[in-house]
Amino acid sequence: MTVSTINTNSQVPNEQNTNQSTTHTQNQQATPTQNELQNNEASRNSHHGLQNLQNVNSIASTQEGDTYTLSDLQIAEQRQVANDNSFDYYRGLIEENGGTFLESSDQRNILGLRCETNTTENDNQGAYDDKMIMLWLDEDGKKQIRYYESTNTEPSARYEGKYGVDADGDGKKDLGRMPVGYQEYTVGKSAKFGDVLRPTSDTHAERDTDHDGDFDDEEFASAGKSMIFHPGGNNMTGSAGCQTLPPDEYDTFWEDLTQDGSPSLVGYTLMNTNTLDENSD
Ligand SMILES: [Ca+2]
Ligand SMILES: [Ca+2]
Ligand SMILES: [Ca+2]
Repeated sequence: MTVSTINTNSQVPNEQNTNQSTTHTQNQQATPTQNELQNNEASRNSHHGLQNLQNVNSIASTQEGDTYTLSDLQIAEQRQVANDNSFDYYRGLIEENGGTFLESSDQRNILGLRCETNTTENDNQGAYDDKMIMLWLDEDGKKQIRYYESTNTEPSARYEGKYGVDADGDGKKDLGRMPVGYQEYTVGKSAKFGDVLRPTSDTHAERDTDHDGDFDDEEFASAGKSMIFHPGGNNMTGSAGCQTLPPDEYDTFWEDLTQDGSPSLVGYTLMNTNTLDENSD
């Protein structure tokens, strides 16, 4: 395993500079420009059903399809029990996967369920095939949970050679992705993307040094604080390593995140839900 120490100052996205046409020698950004996102957008056939999440969730759900006639109160109580069971289940996943569950009502917890995806998926445009779940305890101590069906946690080959760092010293930039585990974020603003979440510490990113699109190279290099959460495109994930959601989904995500005011801290725990072997045909 090669661990490269990079000057982190050069990793921070140069978001104020929208004319990045000349000096790319140290361009390690994980944040493509808004124009890049818009270039490939067309009308979107999207349905953010939660079926997959509900499948994942079934272990924590109460039985449905009962033929009994329930009062509204009973239904509400059942939903609350299901909600709380789901909350406890996902909190358990956070804590079992290296995460810290933040309990204050002004903090949020995000669990990322990554389906490992080759960077060349969807003609190099990436795929929103990962899931996220947001958990928090509100001011009354009530368990709150929200689901996001279409999210992305990996870079796409669209940015191959343009973004990343040269982790193995062969002269070619290597795309990076967030490793599984835990990282904390705070709310920020981006000139390119608007509302974003920024990591509070450097990301020790996995690197695709053999450029086959898979992150099984056992190579790492810092991405500094460049791997943020930001909106992607509709038909492209728009990620060179950032966590992205389609614009509409991102709006919902942000509304949920800030519905009680801007959170003081956001914990993000990422886990893989498949292996590369399972992912290949
Ligand atoms: Ca994926
Ligand atoms: Ca390289
Ligand atoms: Ca690789």
